[in-house]
Amino acid sequence: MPDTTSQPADAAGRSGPLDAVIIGAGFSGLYQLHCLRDRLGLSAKVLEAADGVGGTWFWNRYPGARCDSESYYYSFSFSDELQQEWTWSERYPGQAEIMGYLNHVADRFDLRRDIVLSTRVAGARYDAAANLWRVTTEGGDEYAARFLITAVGCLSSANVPNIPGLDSFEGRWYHTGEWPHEGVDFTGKRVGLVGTGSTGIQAAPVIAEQAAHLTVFQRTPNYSVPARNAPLDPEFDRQVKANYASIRDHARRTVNGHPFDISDVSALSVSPEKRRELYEKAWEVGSLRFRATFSDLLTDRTANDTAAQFIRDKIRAIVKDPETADKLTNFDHPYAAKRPPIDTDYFETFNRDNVALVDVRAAPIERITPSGIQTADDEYPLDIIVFATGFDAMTGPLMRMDIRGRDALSLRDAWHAGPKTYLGLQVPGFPNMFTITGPGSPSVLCNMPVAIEQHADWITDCIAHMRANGIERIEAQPDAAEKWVAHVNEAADATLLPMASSSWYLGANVPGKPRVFMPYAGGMNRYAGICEKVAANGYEGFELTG
Ligand code: N01
Repeated sequence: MPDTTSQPADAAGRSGPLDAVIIGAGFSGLYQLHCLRDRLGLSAKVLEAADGVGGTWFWNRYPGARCDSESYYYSFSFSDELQQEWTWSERYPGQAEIMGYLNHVADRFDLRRDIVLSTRVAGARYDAAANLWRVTTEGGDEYAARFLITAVGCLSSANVPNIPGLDSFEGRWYHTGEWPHEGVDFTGKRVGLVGTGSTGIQAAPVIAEQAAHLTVFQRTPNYSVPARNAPLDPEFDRQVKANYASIRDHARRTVNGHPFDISDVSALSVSPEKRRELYEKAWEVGSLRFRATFSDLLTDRTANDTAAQFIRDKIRAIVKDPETADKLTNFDHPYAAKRPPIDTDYFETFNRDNVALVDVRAAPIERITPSGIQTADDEYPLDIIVFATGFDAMTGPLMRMDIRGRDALSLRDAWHAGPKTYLGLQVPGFPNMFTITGPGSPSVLCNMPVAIEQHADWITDCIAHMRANGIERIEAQPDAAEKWVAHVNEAADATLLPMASSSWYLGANVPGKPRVFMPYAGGMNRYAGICEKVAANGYEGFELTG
């Protein structure tokens, strides 16, 4: 087909339509580019809004930003050289170290020459006659490509709450997901922190150390377990490197993409003493492993209650003021039904003289005034407000672009009642568009690099298959997507996850967003098996046309 879009020649001297445009240069965009360009020899460009690579870690530079997966497995597995030569310094990688790692990956695999920075995609439209995606940027540039691959991340569309009066605030305000690169100096300032998800829980102790005063505005009390971060022992690093193949293999065989197993013992099958002993041990070890202490913490409410009670007791033992401890433990959802944070001295922070907790469920925030936050029963004078209020998760980053598929169908219309995908990889009506870690895939319920590598590998193999067989177009079939959405709901309903009514997994944190459980809760291992089978059966559920 003729193509009228002229594009600058790439490094290999090619011009004209690309094989693929990839949107986003985080973990997924970097790896997808490597797969398509260096494995398949295709022409591909990554378009990235930021002026650097790193995705979510580029933007989330708030105080205390750190990953809650451990560094040795929150990393790429595709290159043994890479994993042998890179040495992590701490048990959990901090934001700056992850940025160092991703920049190293970009350099080591010579990815930068095909990444266009400071280029936000405004929209993309499928041109059926040419069988091309036509991608437009906010700067007015156009790219044409056979495949459009979104690598936009699940948590990249900041959710600043629409609280009346924000414009009138005379101090400074920030969202943690769009943190200034020069940092924020809290010295001598009265700071208000809104939100107690993973981010707020990480940021509060660090801000409290610097600020004159910190007020934490909590709407929903959150469980948290100690991270127990520490420098990495060189001997541990040596052992990991000697055993990387089996560690990676183990991670791929688990529900959450972590290289440890969920216990096969029910919390209800052991004596209260034994249960407490195992929880104590898990509390000392720290990390997301706490959730794996028993087999049924996410499937049986009574079992879950035992974990909830253990954590409640721990918080009460840490927090000296009983009224503050009451507010912190007034949970309305099962443990880990919302993404479970891990922390460094979060609850201890409330013992400081310069920290106060305000329950904005009891007395909601009414407005922001020029001098602070007004709740239903008090006014809090502030110099700085930090919104740790999360993201328009999973669908937000996709829906903020104007993506149009066959017959100009817009993604916003296709998903007006909630996202519909097949395997979280494709949307009916959007041929040759793939969504890495899209809604309906395990994504955020999994250690992200495992989910990302599985998706990028599957997409790469699919495109290789198409090229080998003269197939020009692949499109998810509506009935396959309907069945998949039903299966995603079934998988969520088999767990306690939908019981957290304010969870961003359900879209409940964004007013007006349809309440649909978005990630696939059936397990990464099971999901990968389904994807493999689909491919082995000739891409069952997709229509392939020559
Ligand atoms: O966002 P969240 P997050 N008034 O949506 C509150 C990943 N992550 O940035 O629960 C008052 O979880 C909201 O209250 P409620 C991780 O996957 C990973 O913390 O809706 N409060 C909640 O307390 C995580 O789950 C890491 O009632 C308002 C908070 O803001 C995901 O990112 C670190 C409000 C938002 O919590 C998102 O975490 C950080 C309002 N109008 C993040 N609106 C690690 O790897 C919202 N809230 C460690």
